[in-house]
Amino acid sequence: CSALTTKQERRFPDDFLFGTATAAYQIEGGWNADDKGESIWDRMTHSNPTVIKDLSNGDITSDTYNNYKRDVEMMRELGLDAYRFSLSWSRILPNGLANKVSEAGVAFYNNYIDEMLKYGITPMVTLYHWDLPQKLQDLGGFMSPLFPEWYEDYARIVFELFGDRVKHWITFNEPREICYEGYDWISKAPQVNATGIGVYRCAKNLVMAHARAYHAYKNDFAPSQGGVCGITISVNWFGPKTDSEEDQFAAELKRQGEWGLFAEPIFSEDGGFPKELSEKVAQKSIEQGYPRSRMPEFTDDEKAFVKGSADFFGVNHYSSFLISATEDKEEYVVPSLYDDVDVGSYVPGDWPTAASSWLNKAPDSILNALTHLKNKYNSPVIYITENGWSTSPGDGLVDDDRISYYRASLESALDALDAGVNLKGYMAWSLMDNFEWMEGFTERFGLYHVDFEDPARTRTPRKSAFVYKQIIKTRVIDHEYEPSSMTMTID
Ligand code: PNW
Repeated sequence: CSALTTKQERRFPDDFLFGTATAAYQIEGGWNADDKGESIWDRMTHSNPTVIKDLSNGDITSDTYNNYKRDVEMMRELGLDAYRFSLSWSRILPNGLANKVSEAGVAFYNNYIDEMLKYGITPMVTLYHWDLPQKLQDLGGFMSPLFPEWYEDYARIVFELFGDRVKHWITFNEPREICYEGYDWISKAPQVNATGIGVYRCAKNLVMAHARAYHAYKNDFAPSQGGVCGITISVNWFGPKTDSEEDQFAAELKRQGEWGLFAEPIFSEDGGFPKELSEKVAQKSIEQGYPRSRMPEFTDDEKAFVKGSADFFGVNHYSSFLISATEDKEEYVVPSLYDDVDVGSYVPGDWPTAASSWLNKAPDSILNALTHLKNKYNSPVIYITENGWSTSPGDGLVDDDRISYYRASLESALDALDAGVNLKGYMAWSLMDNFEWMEGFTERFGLYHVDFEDPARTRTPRKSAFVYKQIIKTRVIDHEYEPSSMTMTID
């Protein structure tokens, strides 16, 4: 009898949310449409264009501001359950502060959301995906002790405006990229370069701002609107290079520095910053001659306020790295997060690499990351809010490497479901090609190709779009599936 039974097909649950993700500055364009205010990305790319690899910017990019109906048509072609996108703060509040709301900005998002809802697509909205109003940066941005207040004001306006229709809220996208890359270093706007200081100051203000928005939502909006509010953190997998105790501890320190800084205050039992890393930073700070730790602390009241302030854990997952206490290390000359963590990072040569240097295809990548979160943080509800693969601009529409990455990721997500992870959805990055930050248009993540030479910004499905569509429709990963043509329809 067993010879006759085929291996049971593993299915995604019917209520599992399949979607794609994008971000405002990367797709919208319309950088100064109507009364939109300037953001830190507008300022940086205009005043210092050479920081972007191909000297480009997001002024027009995929021009979703004028193409949103086509975007929703693509969502329907793919058969998406959900769509994750972000709001541009300075499109809604041109000054950043809550004294003036832009009617045109609000109308744009109302149209976009209503168009999705018309076709049964669930909007999942990120309040902040890196495009801070420049006026707030002029006042210190995430370094200012006033930041949590500005952010709560903005969040309340957004919940009030869109919360009747939006039931999935994400406060911040990727605190590490905001705080480390933008404030400690120069690899994202606003390039503050306050190395060894900026990341920790920003982390505390960001986490406090998140908690204020969460409590505002739970107290004053959720009772009538009935939605959920979480945060998205980039959780790549960092495992030990060997089984040695030293490497295991090194991997733990690395996880604390990469995402524990932001996850621990919100999701852990104890609250506050991760213990081993805080101790290390405190000790190093004194050795370096600082009068106190470069990492601030949370008071007991602050800890209690932040702890548990998320209905779900949004995970952006792309890659894995093997961490060593002694090998593969770099020299650091100034205090920095990397110097504080002080471990080596290694990627085996047989893990395929994408067009982005940091993006690799590793075995069990999602399974490892999600089971770790499950065990560490008492089985939170998890959404994978980004996962995807980059190719080069000339690579065309047949993207077999991307397909192989998506299939492997989704197999790993099924393994995580089998392991009891409370995983509720998966958003592919990205619906379409877009402005890839410092890399400009030199790296492409889209299921749809966008022609950036064409004023109409024509979108064309890649082969991966057909494969993803088939997975969403059947809830099964068929590794043999080949699209019969490259003509897309709405089913
Ligand atoms: C994400 N890493 O950033 C962002 O949320 C997107 O806006 C971006 O376009 C996308 O990934 C692709 O880059 C990441 O080092 C930046 O693993 C760095 C990493 C992961 C995600």
